[in-house]
Amino acid sequence: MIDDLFGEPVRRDHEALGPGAVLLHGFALTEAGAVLDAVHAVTIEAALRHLITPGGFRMSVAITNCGRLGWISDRKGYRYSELDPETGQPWPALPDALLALAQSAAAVAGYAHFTPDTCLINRYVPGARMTLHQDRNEKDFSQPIVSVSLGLPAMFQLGGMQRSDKPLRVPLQHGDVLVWGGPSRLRFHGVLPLKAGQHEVLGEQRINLTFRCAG
Ligand code: MD3
Ligand code: FE
Repeated sequence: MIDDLFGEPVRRDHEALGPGAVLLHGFALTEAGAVLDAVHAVTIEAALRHLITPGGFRMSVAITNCGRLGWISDRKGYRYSELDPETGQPWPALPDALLALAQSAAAVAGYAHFTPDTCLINRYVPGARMTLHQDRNEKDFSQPIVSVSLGLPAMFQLGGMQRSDKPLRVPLQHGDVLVWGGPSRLRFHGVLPLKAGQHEVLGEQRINLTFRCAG
């Protein structure tokens, strides 16, 4: 174990969070620079924006997408679209550095042929949160979801199959990668309001990448 500048031990172990769900501590750390460069390039073409939920609320998390499809929300509902509604253009292509990271994480977790067609980019600033929900806008629930955490730490909530199931709290650090497949694919989950802080690379924000087979 190597300690970082702040004396926190850097974990590189794999933690099972349930059937089909695994947390790969620090899995994205070595590639984090290239990954953040690719994310920055995507946000120049397709800006981060605050969407409106079907219920009429402005999401505290700012989002954009890359890949063939992109996740969007408005008064009409949550769905995937081939076009960015802001520009009317296709979403930027999924950068090689992002695809390679998602595929290698999926392979380590036992999913050998993961070919995501979308990457949702979520940006949290202090106070931003995501309430408990299920990811069910995708066509094929047999495919896993891979998620990458970068920047400020967050407290993730992992619930069960019922909204009322008491969620487990899982701290997520810069470089952590989660793979959700099998029976865990439809578990409720969320993110508690981001705490203020300064990350040595990303400053006052957290970026989460979510790779999915949507279409
Ligand atoms: C557990 N994003 O965009 S990623 C989302 O940190 C979303 O931004 C969170 O939930 C974030 O929909 C969490 C981790 C994650 C993603 C998908 C899951 C956890 C999951 C699907 C099933 C169970
Ligand atoms: Fe989700």
